[in-house]
Amino acid sequence: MTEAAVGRAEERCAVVGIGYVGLTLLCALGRGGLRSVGYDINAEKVEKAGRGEIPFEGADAELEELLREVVAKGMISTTADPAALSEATAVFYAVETPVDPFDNKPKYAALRAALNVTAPHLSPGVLIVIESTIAPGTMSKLVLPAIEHTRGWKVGVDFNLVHCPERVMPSRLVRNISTCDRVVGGVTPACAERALPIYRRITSGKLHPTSALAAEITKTAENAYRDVQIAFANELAMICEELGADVYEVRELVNSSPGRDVHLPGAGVGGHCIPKDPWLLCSSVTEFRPTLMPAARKINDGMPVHVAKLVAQALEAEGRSIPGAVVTLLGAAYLEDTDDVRNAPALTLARKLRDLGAEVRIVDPHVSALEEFPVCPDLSVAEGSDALAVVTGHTAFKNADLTKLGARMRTRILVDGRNVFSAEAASAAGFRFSGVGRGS
Ligand code: SAJ
Repeated sequence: MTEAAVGRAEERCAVVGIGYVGLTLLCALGRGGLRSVGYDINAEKVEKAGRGEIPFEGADAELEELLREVVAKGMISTTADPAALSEATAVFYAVETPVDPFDNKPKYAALRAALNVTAPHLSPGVLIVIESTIAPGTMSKLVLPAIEHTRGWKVGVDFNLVHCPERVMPSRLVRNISTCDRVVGGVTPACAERALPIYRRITSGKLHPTSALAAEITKTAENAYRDVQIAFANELAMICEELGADVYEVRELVNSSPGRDVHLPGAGVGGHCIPKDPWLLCSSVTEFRPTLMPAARKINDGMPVHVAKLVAQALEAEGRSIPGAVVTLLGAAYLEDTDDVRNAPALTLARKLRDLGAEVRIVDPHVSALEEFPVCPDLSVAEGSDALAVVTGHTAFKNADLTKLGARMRTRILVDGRNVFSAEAASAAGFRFSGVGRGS
């Protein structure tokens, strides 16, 4: 096999950006026997990670253990000095690529800065891999020219360039990077070939060499697809509410038909990927105007507001209005059993209820604050509440004693945004019960 295919015996890697994607990748490279350095502009992150400590929220125990292991073995180090990248034969970029909340267009300030600061230090022959999720066309329009113009290099001759989009997930960081298939998109076929031996060292999943453009479309499409699937479930939930059916029962019945996979309706769609990636995909076309993906975004972004409406309707039925009511949200995190609050639906709901005049309290055993809202670790804060609204399906909530909880409330209203409680159990505990997709 050519050197490109077998990889270099003396491969030395570098990761630019040691957030949860970059640090997970750095540790996986170290565990794969590839001596690697993590570079970041944040000196505190560099210092903490270099000591074997996770420098951010949202990691899992597996990553904590793996980081300590690869640091102790001297397989990885960290630095805030970009000059250290000159030693690397392969450099991976894992910096944030958010979208502007106002126009949903990609914001590449971090990616441009990372390329501008590091490109002058890269050595000829280096393999450059962009792991950040980017809009289709970004490799050809932004990344390639940034490298070629800065260094006067030619891709495929002086350096190799690949887009291998990350597929990690908070609470499953190490598991995903170790087992997920990877799409290895080369600006040229030889570029993709050059990257395969490295990825073979970090995942047992299949490697799919392709073009950089196909890789950009694949990653944004896989999340846009999930967003549309969730939006379908949410729209079905609204229909079931009006018709008086239980969407979770209907979902199971639909999914008994071969090839169906109705997802879970709920209080909204948060996280760092799903709300953003459909916009990255849609922003890449200017002639064709996508309609389905923006519509799905609108449906999913509307779910926290729908939960607020369910709360208002329940309060009214109990003779209370929202102004002056005390509403306790169960859950701040965007995803069950995690402490991750990025784009959390709970924040949208809390602000909506507050703007309607309610006093909002939030309970979450995994989260200590949600922007301007304090978060309490246990359900005692529900004392004196008029309504409980389930926003996150934490396991801890599933075991709550509704009778005890209800006894301490001023009004017993339960609005379930995550199918955590049964209508029967809630009614037996004296609650007025409603929920997303839970037709009365
Ligand atoms: N959600 C629903 N209904 C569903 C599934 C999710 O309402 O049926 C909500 C969740 O409550 C959450 C949001 O959507 O608020 C996102 O949930 P998620 O399970 O998609 O988790 P994420 O955001 O961490 O998604 C990531 C993505 N991974 C990457 O982008 C690399 C996604 O592609 C994966 O499918 C997902 O992890 C996963 O489940 O692995």
